[in-house]
Amino acid sequence: MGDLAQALANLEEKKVYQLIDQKITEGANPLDIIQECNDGMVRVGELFSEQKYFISQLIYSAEILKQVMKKLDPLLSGIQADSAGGGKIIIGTVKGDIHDIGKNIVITLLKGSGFDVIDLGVDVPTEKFVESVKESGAKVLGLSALLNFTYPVMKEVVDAINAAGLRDKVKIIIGGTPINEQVREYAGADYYAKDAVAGVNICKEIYA
Ligand code: B12
Repeated sequence: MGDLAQALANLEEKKVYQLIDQKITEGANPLDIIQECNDGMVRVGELFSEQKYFISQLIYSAEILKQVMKKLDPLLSGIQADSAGGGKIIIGTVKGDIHDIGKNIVITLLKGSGFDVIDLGVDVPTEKFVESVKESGAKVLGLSALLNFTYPVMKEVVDAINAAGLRDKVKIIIGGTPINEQVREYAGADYYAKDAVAGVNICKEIYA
C-alpha cells in the first residue's frame, strides 16, 4: 500500500493533506491519487469489518476524503475536457444507501467531459429514477450502490424501468466498490463500471 493510502487507512488527517499537496505539486495524475485514496478507504472498510474501527472512524475517513476531493475537484474537471462527450445522464445512489463520494467523483468527471448530469442524490426512491428517465429523455442512467443488501434495489430499479416501457430507451450502468459482473447480471443492468473513468468511457460510447 502506498504512503497516502496508508496514512488514510490510519486516519492521519494532516499527513493525508500534506501528501496530497505534495503529489499535486509534483504533478501526479489526480486519477492515480484517487485510486490510492480508494485503496486506503478499502482498508478502512476492512478494519471496520474486523471491528478494529467503528462507525465514528468510518465517518471520519469520509470527512477526510471529502476534503481531499475539494483539493482534487478543480484538477479533475479539466482532465478530460479535450475529449468532449455530450448528452444527458441521470445518476443517483439507490434507496437505502447514502454513500456518495464515488458517485460525486463520477459526476465531476462527466461534467468535465461535457455531459449534462442530473444528480438525484442519495437514498433515491425507485420511482424517482423512473420519473427522471421519462421526463428528461436521458439515454443513460447510472446507479451507485456500496452495500450488498442494495443489490436487489438496483434490480428493482431496472425492473421498474422495464415495467414503465422505457427499457429500450435507456442504458443502465451500475457502479460502487462491491459491484461486479455477477451483480450486473443479477440486476439486469447493461454495464458495470469498475471505476469512474470506465463509467465516463461507457457514457461516451453510448452517446458517440
Ligand atoms: C466512507 C464510508 C462510509 C461513509 C459514507 C459517507 C459518504 N458520504 O459517502 C458512512 C460513514 C456514512 C458509511 C456508512 C455505512 N457504511 Co460504509 N463505507 C465507507 C467506506 C470506508 C468508503 C467508501 C468510499 O467513499 N470509497 C471511496 C470511493 C471513491 O469509492 P467508490 O464509492 O467505490 O466509488 C468509485 C467506484 O466504485 C466508482 N463508482 C461508484 N459509484 C458509481 C456509479 C456509477 C454509475 C459509476 C459509473 C461508477 C461508480 O467510481 C468511484 C471512483 O472511481 C467503505 C469501504 C469500501 N471498501 O468501499 C465502507 C462500506 C461501503 N460501508 C459499509 C457499511 C456496512 C456501512 C454501514 C451499514 C455501517 C453501519 N453499520 O451503519 C453504513 C450504511 C449507511 C447507508 N445506509 O448507506 C460496508 C458495506 C459492506 C457491504 N458490502 O455491504 C463497507 C464496504 C465497509 C466494510 N468493509 O464493511 N460508510
